[in-house]
This record gives sequence, C-alpha cells and structure tokens, in this order.
Amino acid sequence: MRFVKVLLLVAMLLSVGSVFAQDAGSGAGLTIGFSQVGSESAWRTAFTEAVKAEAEARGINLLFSDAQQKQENQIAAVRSWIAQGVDAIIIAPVVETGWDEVLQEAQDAEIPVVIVDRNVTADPSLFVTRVSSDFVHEGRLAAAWLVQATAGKCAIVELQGTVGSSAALDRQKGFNEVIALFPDMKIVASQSGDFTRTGGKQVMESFLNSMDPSSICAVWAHNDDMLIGATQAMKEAGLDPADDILTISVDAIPDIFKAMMDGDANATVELSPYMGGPAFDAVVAALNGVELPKWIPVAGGIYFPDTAAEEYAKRGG
Ligand code: GZL
Repeated sequence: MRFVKVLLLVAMLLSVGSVFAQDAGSGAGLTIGFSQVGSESAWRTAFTEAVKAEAEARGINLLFSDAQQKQENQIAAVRSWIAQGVDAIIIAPVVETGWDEVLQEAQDAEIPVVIVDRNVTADPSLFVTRVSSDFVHEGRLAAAWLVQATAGKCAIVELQGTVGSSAALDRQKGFNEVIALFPDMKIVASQSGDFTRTGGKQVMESFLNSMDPSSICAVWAHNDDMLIGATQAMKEAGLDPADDILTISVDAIPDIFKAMMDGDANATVELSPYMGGPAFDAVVAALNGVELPKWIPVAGGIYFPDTAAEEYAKRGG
C-alpha cells in the first residue's frame, strides 16, 4: 500500500512539473509589457496585430502601449511597467539612442527586456536579446536588384525612414555599400519621409519639383508605405511609376503587391511581422535562466510582380 502511495505522489509531482513546464514553454500566465513604436505604417500595424494574436494564443497577459513614434512615450510606458512589477518587457525602439538609463532601471528591478525589430545602441548586457531582421542585408538586396535592373547605371532618389532609427541607418548602409561598387549608380537626392505614406508623397513631390523628372531612373524607399505615397506623387506629375521611374522598397505589405498588380511597383524586400513568437520564447527562456544569443534573426525574401497576385491573396490583401 505504501508503495502505491509513493507511486501516486511521484505521478502527481510529474504532472505538476509538466504543467509548469508547459506554461514555462508558452509563457501562459505571464504579464508582459510591449512598447510599440506607433502605427506609422501598414507593416507596423501588421506587426502589432501579430504580436497581440500570439500573446492571446499563448495565454499571455499583454500590456500594450502605442508610443506614436515618440521615445518619451516608450520610456514612460517602460517605467510604469517596472513600477507595476511585470514579468518582462518587450520594446520595439523608435530610435537607437537614449535607452541606457531605463534599461538599467529594468535590470535593477530584475525584469528581463527583449528588444524587437529596430536596434538600440545601449550595452547588450542590458537586454536579453534582439529579435529582428537584418536591415543591412535588406538594403544590399534592394541595391543588388536595382543594379541588375539598370545594368549598373541609374540616378536614384532615396526616401529615408525615421531619422535615427536603425532600420533607416542600416538599410541606407547596406544599399550604399552595393551601389558604391558601380560608378554609374548614384543617389542624387535623399530625404526622410518618416516611414509614412504622407511623408513619402511629400518628399517625392519635392524631388519632382526640384529636378528634371526624366533624369530620375529609380526611387529607393526604406519602406513600402513611403513608396506608395511616392507613386501617388509620380502619377499626379503625369509619370508612370515602375516604368518612367523604377521602384524598390522594403516590408512586402499587401498594398505593395496590389501596386505591382496595377503596374505601379517593381520589387519589394520582405520584412516578417511575425516576431512575437520568438520574442515570447526569449522571455520564457530568460525567466528560466537560459542564456541566449544577443540577436535572433528573422529572414525575408524579395518579391516581384510575377507572384504579386499570389502574395496579395496569401497576405490578406
Ligand atoms: C523595420 C521597421 C520599419 C518598417 C516600417 O524593421 O522598423 O518601421 O520597415 C516601419 O514600415 O515604420
């Protein structure tokens, strides 16, 4: 009889252990603060929705803050979660600098922080890991396509993303590295459109007003939303986007595939919005004392009009 009782006790303990282990794996029951840049682009909105859906599927209590592209709002949200004593914090930083102090405060409070999407210049010891794509690679890929599409001769206008954001800085870095290898590939104008459609349209309008439009071979936009705004400006100027002026951008949002289907865009480099899963896994690992690499990459391809209809349908267009 005693042996049976011992067996039952062991079985019970194992089952409890498996429950915790299961919870530990999914993060169920955890309270996690997520500071999001804003809702400046379709990709950002898709990213937010994907993270929220993943949290719900895992039974994570997600505290969400939209910073409206203001770092001060992000820092205030992080401080409120530190005071609340959340289990972990996830930050999608709007710009690279200015994070050291609040990350130190989170570490002092023993609250793990995971960075997602854009990067920070803070000491990597202040956060668990960063889940993101490789922005430099995205820029290189965009430039490589444009070089081959123009046989290495093109006057390019550039629509930069948010000033000071790693996405803008690194995409520009990667693009410029590649075109530097081709003397007749030149950026003739460059200005920030802040990753928004309105910004892209306004900057493209200024380029078209200040230059001979026939001298512009291509527009390189750090995201699809600015490119879509630029196509509106091109059309209003009587130009045919993707024909009179080639287009290359990043994000692979549904609307860029619609633009390809309408003959208004040539190519887009994909940026996955599905970073919530790896981020939550990193939180669980950190809470279990597991050491992680400081970067967990997410990959993406490059897409063209030949598969636009299929991609548009697949991505909820
Ligand atoms: C890049 C991301 C950028 C997107 C834009 O990972 O930070 O911010 O490319 C968004 O659409 O505004």
